[in-house]
Amino acid sequence: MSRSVGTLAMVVATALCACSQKEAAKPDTTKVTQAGTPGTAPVSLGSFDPATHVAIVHGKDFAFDAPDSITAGWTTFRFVNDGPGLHHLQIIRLDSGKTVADFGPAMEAAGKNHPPPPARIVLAGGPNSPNPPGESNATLNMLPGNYVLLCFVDIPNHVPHFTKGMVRPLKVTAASGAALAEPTTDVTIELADYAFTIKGPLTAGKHTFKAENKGPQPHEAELLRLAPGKTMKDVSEFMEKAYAGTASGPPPFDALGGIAAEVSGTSQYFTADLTAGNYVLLCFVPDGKDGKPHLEHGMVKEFKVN
Ligand SMILES: [Cu+2]
Repeated sequence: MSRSVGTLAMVVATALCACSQKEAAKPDTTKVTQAGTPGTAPVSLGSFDPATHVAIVHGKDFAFDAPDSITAGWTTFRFVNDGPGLHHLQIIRLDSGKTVADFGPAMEAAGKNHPPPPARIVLAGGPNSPNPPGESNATLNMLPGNYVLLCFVDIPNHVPHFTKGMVRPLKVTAASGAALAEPTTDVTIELADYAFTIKGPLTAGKHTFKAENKGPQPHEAELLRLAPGKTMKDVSEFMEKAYAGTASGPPPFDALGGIAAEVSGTSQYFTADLTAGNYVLLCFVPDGKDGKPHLEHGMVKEFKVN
């Protein structure tokens, strides 16, 4: 949810170095399995199916289990949070021709005042935070190149999880064969500085949402279903305690996911099953000018499903 890019450079550099060693070693990602929800088949950790273009990524305190490489095209990332904390999957594309040596100083500079990330990286999106243990998803068009998977969630104490190990390289190689079609959607969420505009019927049931950033800044959409009788005020109070490490009892919401930050001019998709209740969309991306999370600039949208 919340964001800081301060020490990203060093962590990413380390992760990328680890990548080249790992590729040489060819780790067996098929043997790591874990029981899914009762009554379902076991879920493989960190897999990619080239036929369906579904990539499964697991997150926990504080690591990702993900495929090392996937092929280009529209790809659905299923993010399974094994907990116990809140996590998400932010996907970042590194510009072609840029090396880690170029990348590091740019991120160091960017970390000083929370300005938008440097042009050498692109916030590409990804599934936002589901309640642990739980799952969220996002479908985005992956271009060939080098990517980094990160968790920017900084609960507790505003220490982003990528500094604790939630950072991992991902390679996207050119696809062969027919490309998958862009998803179809029935509800569009426009993200702008600083508002969410929802277009389409917010009825009970499963929806495919298109999240379209009309910018200019990067934005995300975290979708929460409020617990009965709870309001945005309860969410804010809970978050404050969570940051301080003093939260107790269940959160006043169910986190359903949504989309991690994407740059202006991009779109991605996510699915969510809406049941009757009150919902809120939030953007925690730090502002390019004052560093405050966008929700403090009004990027909060409440809605009701009957
Ligand atoms: Cu995390």
